[in-house]
Amino acid sequence: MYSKETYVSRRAELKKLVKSGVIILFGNNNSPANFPNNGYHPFRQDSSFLYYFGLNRDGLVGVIDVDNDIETLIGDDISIDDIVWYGSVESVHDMAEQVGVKNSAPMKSLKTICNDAMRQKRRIHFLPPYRADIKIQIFDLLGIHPNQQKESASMDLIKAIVKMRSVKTDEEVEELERAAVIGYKMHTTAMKMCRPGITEQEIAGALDGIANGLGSMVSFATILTQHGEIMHGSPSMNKLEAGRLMLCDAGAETINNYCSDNTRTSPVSGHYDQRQLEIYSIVEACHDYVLQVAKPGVKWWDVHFAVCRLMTDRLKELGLMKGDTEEAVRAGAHAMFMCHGLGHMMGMDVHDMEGFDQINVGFDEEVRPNLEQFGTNCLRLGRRLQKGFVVTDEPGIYFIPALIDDWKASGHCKEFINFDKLETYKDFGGIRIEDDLLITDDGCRFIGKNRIPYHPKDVEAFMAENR
Ligand SMILES: [Mn+2]
Repeated sequence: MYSKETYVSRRAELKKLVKSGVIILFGNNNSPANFPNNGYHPFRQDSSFLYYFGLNRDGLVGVIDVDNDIETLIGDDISIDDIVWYGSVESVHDMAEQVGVKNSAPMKSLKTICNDAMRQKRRIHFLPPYRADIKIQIFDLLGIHPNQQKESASMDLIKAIVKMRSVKTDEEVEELERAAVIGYKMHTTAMKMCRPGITEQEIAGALDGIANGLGSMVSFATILTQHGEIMHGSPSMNKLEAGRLMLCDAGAETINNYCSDNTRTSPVSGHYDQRQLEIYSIVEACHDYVLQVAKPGVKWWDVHFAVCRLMTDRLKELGLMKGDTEEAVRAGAHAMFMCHGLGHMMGMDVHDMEGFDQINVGFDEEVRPNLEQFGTNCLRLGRRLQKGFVVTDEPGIYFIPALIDDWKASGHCKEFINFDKLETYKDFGGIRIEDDLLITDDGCRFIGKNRIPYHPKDVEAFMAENR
C-alpha cells in the first residue's frame, strides 16, 4: 500500500477526468471454492479498487460523488463471531482514514446512495463487472440485468482509468521491479529443476510456491509444458523427455499486486539441438529487435508488424516460408508461426485492464484493431507508446499440427508457406521468449535488473552449473 497522498491525488485526478456523476468502484468479495467459508486463497482484490482505494480486504465498495466532492468507503464492520474465527481487523472507518477517505458507511447505505442518484437522474459510473456476485449486486442496486451490464458500464470511467493506469509512476515501477525479482527466482528455479523424468506439474507447483511464499500469488496460471505450441498449455503430470523443449510462461504478483510476466524455453537435455537453435535464434532476434524500436510515439502495431516481417525473412532463409515478405505479412501468413500479438500492457493485471475490453485499452481512435485476420485479431495492443507504459515483448514461433493440416488442406497462404518442410516440424513444439519493457523518455528498457538467462549459451551454461 502506498501513502495516503497517492490515493487522494489519484481520486482527485479521476474526478477531474470523469467530471460529473457518481462513481462506484466495487472491491472483490471472497470467492468460494467449494463452500462459502472455504475460499480461493490468497484473496485477490479488484485492481481498479486497489488503484484508487488501496485496501486489500474483501467486502468493500468505494463511492465517489464527483458533483458534491464526497468520497465514501462502504463496508460492514465484522461481527464478534467473525473475530472469533478470523481475528480482529480494522473498522471500515479506520480503513477509510488510511487512504484519505472522509466518510464510511455500512453496505446497506449503498442502496440509498444509488436510489437517490437515480431519482435525481444523475449518471452512475461503474466498470464492466467480471465476477458473478458483483453482477448480482449491480442488478440489485441499479436494476440492470447482468447481460446488459457490460454495455451499460461507463465509457467515461473506463477512459479515465485507462488514461491513468496505463502510465506507470516511479513508485509503481519500483513495485514492478520487485515483481521481476520474484519472476527471476521462479524462472531460474524452473531451469534448475528442468531435467528428463520430472513432471511438468512438479516444476509448476514449485514456481507457484515461490510466489506464494513471498506473500502473494502467481500473476496468472503458470504455463509450463513440453507442448509449447499450445498457447496456454497447462502443466500436466507428463514427464519431461530429453530432446524436447520446456516452455515456461510464468509470473508473480507482489503483495501490492503488481505483476511480472516472462517466458523462457529451455532444453530438457540441457542442450539445444541444431534445429531448435535455428528456430530459437529467430525468436531471440525478434525479441531483441523490439528493444531498438520501442519508444514513445511509435505505434505498437508497427512494432508488431516489423517483428512479423523480420520473422518472415528469417523463416524464408530456413526454407519454411517463401515469396515476398511484405505480401506474406499482409496476407497474415506469418500467423502460421506466431498467431498472437507481440505483447500487451502489464501492471496490476497481467493483461492490464483486460476486464475493460482490449479495444478500450490497447487501441484508440487512431489505431483500430483488425478483428478479421487470423493472428492479427489476437493483438491486445496497437496504439502509440507513451513514456511510462509497461508492455511485454513476447515473440514466439510455434508448430501447431492441427493448424498446419488445416491450412494445407484449404491451401491457405500456400504461396508463402513451404508445407513439405513444415510437415517435418510437427513434433517440434514451440518457442517463446518474453520480457517486460518500460517505455522511457527516448526508448525502452527491460524491467528486472537480473536478466533471466535467454541467450542459448547462457541458458545452457546456467543449466550446466545449476542442475
Ligand atoms: Mn505475456
